[in-house]
Amino acid sequence: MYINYIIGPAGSGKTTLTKALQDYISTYNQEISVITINLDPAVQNLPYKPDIDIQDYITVNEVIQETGLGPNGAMIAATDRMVDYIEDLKYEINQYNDPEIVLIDTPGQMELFSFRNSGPMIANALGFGSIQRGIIFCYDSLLCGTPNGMISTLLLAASVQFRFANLPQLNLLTKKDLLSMEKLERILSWMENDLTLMDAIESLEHGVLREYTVSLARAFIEFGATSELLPVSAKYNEGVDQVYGKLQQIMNDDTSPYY
Ligand SMILES: Nc1nc2c(ncn2[C@@H]2O[C@H](COP(=O)(O)OP(=O)(O)OP(=O)(O)O)[C@@H](O)[C@H]2O)c(=O)[nH]1
Ligand SMILES: [Mg+2]
Repeated sequence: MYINYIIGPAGSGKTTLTKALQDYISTYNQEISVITINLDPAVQNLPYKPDIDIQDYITVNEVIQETGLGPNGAMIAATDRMVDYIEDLKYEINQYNDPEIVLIDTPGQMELFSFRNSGPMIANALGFGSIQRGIIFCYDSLLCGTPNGMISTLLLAASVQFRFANLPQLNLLTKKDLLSMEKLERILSWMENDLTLMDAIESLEHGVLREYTVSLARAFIEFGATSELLPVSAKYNEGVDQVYGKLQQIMNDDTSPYY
């Protein structure tokens, strides 16, 4: 079993990707069993029907009604309380007779899921025995068009990697259909070639921000965090096959933290 946590900034395309991947795998690889889990206690409408849904146990609206908290406080409380249902989630996963791939759609407020204790606790508790775990991190095309936006997203991705104790992390550039070919190639080149990223920072950023961005970029390059980005459009099913190919590669060899 390979459990994938799909994580990324709000609106980066996690839910759409969860649906596209499930559709792709179940259509073209029928010998592989795949299930989806929704771990977002606040989502109202999902484009897919999750096989397992945290909202069967807890929703933000219930927490608001029970506690009188506002939406933000209730989201924090609901995310923290998800750990109370770990045994139920495990039990439900077991009902699916050892699925090969489990896709977990995580909440938009990634700082709650990733930076509080609940996300890493759930990831540890669900990954026992020979179960493999990994992260699919969504870099939103709309946020990565400038070197500064790219470095900001890299900071988030690196924090997630740090919090989830170096699980293998597959980095995707989502919503590629929103970029011109020229812009797409430019963004990909920043991650493939350190000098290109540095050149872009030098020419596109200014003043203190430029100095700051250069320092951060250097740290990422040294750390090896500027790994390949796989472009995908979940909306138009472009590149989803390659994402699946990478998942298979990780399943067969999960010794490297970068893909
Ligand atoms: N053009 C385009 N739009 C996309 C793509 N993927 C997602 N979107 C749109 O981006 C918006 C957010 O998509 P979601 O899949 O809900 O993103 P999310 O990361 O799950 O959002 P939260 O859970 O709220 O953080 C929706 O309007 C989607 O239709 C894509 O590949 N291309
Ligand atoms: Mg979502």
